[in-house]
Amino acid sequence: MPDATEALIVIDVQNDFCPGGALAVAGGDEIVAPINALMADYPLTVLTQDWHPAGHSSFATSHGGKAPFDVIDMPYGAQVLWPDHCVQNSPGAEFHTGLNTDAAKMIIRKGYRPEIDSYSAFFENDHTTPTGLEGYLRTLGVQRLTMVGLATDFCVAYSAIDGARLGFDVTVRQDLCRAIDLDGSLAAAQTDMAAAGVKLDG
Ligand code: VGL
Ligand code: ZN
Repeated sequence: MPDATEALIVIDVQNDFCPGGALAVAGGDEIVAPINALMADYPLTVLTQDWHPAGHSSFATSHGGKAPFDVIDMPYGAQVLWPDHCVQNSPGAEFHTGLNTDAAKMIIRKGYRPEIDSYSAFFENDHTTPTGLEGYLRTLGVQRLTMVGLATDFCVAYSAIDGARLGFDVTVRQDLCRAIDLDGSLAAAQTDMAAAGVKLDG
């Protein structure tokens, strides 16, 4: 059983990433019940919530002539353009109704700065601007992280790699994640996670 040095990090289990949502991930809703069950084993659960202002720079609609899934250069590097999703206070930004949000002690919102995307629970996509999650976990003595949620190849992978680079012992439960899988992005994310020392489980 996990002890006080372990935390469960549940990434972006929100309506827009579930079937029927604006950026639906196939099978995204299948992981809700088993994630709830897993929360019961952990003394600490953290949720992340993708939380974009309308007109966010990661939306294709914010760039004339661009379509969803086009890639553009931003000052901080390459950026995939997405359909409008997880707009602050919209139904799509809400957690899946089946998710046990009561179990969470901390909810990290990310992607709220108009000019920069934020896949990772730890840093925005410039890899430098922190969300504060590292300090929260360290002050509580957490050393080991289990990550689950959506999407495996974007927000879960970025969070897991950053966590490992920060020195946390990170395991991704792939059976409790689902992927977007854009042009081989799932295989690339698995390679990158393994190279960063992330344990891939499930
Ligand atoms: C995500 C694309 C855009 C994710 C968030 O949660 O993986 N992907 N915003
Ligand atoms: Zn997003």
